Amino acid sequence: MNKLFKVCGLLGALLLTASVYASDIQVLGASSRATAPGQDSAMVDLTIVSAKAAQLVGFSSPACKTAEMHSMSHENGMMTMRQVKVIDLPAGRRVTLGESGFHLMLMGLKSSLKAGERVPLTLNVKVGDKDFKIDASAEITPLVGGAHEHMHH
Ligand SMILES: [Cu+2]
Repeated sequence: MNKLFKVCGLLGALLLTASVYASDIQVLGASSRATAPGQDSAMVDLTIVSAKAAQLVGFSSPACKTAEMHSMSHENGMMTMRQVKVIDLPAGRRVTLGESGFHLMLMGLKSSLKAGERVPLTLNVKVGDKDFKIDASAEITPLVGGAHEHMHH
């Protein structure tokens, strides 16, 4: 009996100390399109892979006044967006934020985004009760014709 308790205690301790590192969370292919004149918000596409189940709980960027996470859905033929507080990152699965489903928005851009530049981003990721700040940067790609226009609010 005593021995069994000891084994359980040891397992518990192992689970508790199973460490999580920032390197367990990868950000791939972050990009945003150059802004058109007068455009003051931009959408960022990126892929996140977290080795452990995690949650994206926000992000920030020095390039904008407000950084928001949005969900996008089609209702009655209308595209609607809602701000979300949490985006789930299932363990080991690629989560692509982009033109469908969830996306990141830079709102109130301080200056226009020019092709070839990079925009620094810091993603706030929660793994269990630990918070991580993951630095990434989005590559600004040229604003080309024919691209799907992201109408916003
Ligand atoms: Cu949006």
